[in-house]
Amino acid sequence: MKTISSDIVIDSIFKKKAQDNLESYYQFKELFEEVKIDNTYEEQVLISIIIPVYNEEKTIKFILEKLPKNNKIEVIVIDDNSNDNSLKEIKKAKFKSQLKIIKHSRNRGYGGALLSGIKKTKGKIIVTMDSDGQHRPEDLSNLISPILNQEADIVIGSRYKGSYDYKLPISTRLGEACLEKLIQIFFNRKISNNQSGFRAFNRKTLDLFENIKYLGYAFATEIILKASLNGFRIKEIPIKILKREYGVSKIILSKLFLSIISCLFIYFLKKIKKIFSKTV
Ligand SMILES: Nc1nc2c(ncn2[C@@H]2O[C@H](COP(=O)(O)OP(=O)(O)OP(=O)(O)O)[C@@H](O)[C@H]2O)c(=O)[nH]1
Ligand SMILES: [Mg+2]
Repeated sequence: MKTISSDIVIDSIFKKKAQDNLESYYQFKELFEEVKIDNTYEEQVLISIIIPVYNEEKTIKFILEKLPKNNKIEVIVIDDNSNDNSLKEIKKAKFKSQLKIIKHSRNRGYGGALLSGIKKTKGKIIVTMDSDGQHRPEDLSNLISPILNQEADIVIGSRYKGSYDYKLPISTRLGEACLEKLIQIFFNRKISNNQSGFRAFNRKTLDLFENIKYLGYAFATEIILKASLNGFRIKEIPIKILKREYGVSKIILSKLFLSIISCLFIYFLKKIKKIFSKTV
């Protein structure tokens, strides 16, 4: 089987979108034909994009319509029992060919929604992306390329390596900076935007999503710690995060802080247990 460079795969995926819209043609890289060298890429879903939604009626339809359309991509949207018109807006989106919709009958939280989506994925690469309009589909190709190039198993889009065009609350910046230090000291990984929801996973990491303990936002921390313990390679790449134009952030900082601290504690104990079991 011929090896296909990540550029060819990425370009092949994003060109169809490019044909739809001249402006996006220059946002995504070019080319398509070369991917036909390998028939397996023709048949398989390469990227599964999971989008958790909780009361995002103003943005979700727009995001879905902006995503690249291609038979290599499937999009899985999880409406986590929104009490606004999010579900109606999802159904209105002109995107149906590759769209799977999951509706929860009760709110299961950010991580709980992602887990429901992950179970339905077929792709070799799984991407998670927010539905509040802060993540740009244009960053998708850069996000998946370290996985295609086999430089990383997990890629995290970072606003600190890239940019953000809004005023970041000092509590958020401080919280993430502290967590960065703690993860560095106790788990030997340096991840600045550790709460970023724009990430990509190689399918081989999916066992990480078994027996997840934190179904809220601390899910982001748990995945990083679990991946570190299991020796997966994590890479941060620059992305641009946009200002939230509609709706409100659902994060309750005090609750998140407690969950993250307990998560760190539990995984540090697991690490010690692992080291100990190896040495005895
Ligand atoms: N499925 C599901 N999604 C959620 C829930 N809470 C938030 N989300 C989604 O998770 C994404 C991120 O939520 P935000 O509240 O914007 O959090 P954030 O972007 O990490 O933080 P901010 O920078 O404060 O906006 C959005 O797409 C939300 O719709 C939930 O309970 N269930
Ligand atoms: Mg947000």
